[in-house]
Amino acid sequence: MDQKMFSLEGKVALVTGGAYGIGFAIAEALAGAGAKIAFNCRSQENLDRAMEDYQAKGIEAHGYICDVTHEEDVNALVAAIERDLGVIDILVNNAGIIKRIPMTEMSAEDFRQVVDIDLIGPFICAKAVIPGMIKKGHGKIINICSMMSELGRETVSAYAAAKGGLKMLTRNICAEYGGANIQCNGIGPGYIATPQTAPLRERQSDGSRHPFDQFIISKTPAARWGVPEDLMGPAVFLASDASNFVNGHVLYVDGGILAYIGKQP
Ligand code: NAP
Ligand code: GCO
Repeated sequence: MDQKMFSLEGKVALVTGGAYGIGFAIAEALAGAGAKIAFNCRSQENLDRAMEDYQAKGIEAHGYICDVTHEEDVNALVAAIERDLGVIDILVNNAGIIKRIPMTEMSAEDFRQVVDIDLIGPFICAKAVIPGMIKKGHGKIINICSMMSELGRETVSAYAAAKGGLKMLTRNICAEYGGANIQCNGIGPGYIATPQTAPLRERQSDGSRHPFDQFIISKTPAARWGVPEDLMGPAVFLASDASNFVNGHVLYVDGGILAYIGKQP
């Protein structure tokens, strides 16, 4: 088997929300496989810190301020990346937020904001890069889905609705553009230790683990939280020629949670 199928040499990758967390780890992995990296976030402070972090890893990343929900800004972002690095070969729709509010207490505005960023944003970004991919004759789109693309839980109605929709958007991009040699797949991380899940892992006042932390440990066969590094290999696989016949699939990287009923209390 030719190992070059996992190479991303000469490819241009955009990782949305790549300033830290899962996006940063995925960008690091794609860079390690040879890709040129572009990322965006919403604040100059986070961008500046991220540029230092990428430099510390020896990665020449190109950072841009852009909110994925603003279509004109996303189109300008794609044009800037094409000018600076070349036509985008790989899009990782990673940028996302969560609001943990009981549904009956959640405002429609809060619900809309989560769906706007977690579902409409990936639509806007995919719509912006697909024409260039069609011209090039190939493309890879990786949507960062979630356990909540499959399961619900209390307080995350907007997030689950958005991530469930993102799973179906992934399948629809496959259906609509697979004929243009564009592969659109999802990665469904389990519970990953990042700033987004920090509230679920906070130590209690008596020093004990957060109840949710203990719950996830009991629900995960691997008996641990994931770390962003656990997503690096799956991302390189789905961004590379090694996955050219994989399309419309969501690859769950969850330590086995989805396969496990959970440990008897
Ligand atoms: P995170 O630590 O909160 O990072 C989110 C990133 O998205 C940040 O870089 C943030 O940067 C950026 N972002 C947020 N809204 C944006 C917008 N409107 N436009 C552009 N950038 C935006 O989250 P994470 O844990 O790394 O999660 C990354 C992705 O994985 C999300 O889609 C999340 O839903 C998904 N996920 C996470 C887990 C987990 O357990 N952590 C599991 C499954 C799926 P700025 O705030 O500076 O813009
Ligand atoms: C939550 C968590 C999850 C994770 C992830 C699981 O509050 O349940 O934040 O939603 O972020 O999406 O795959």
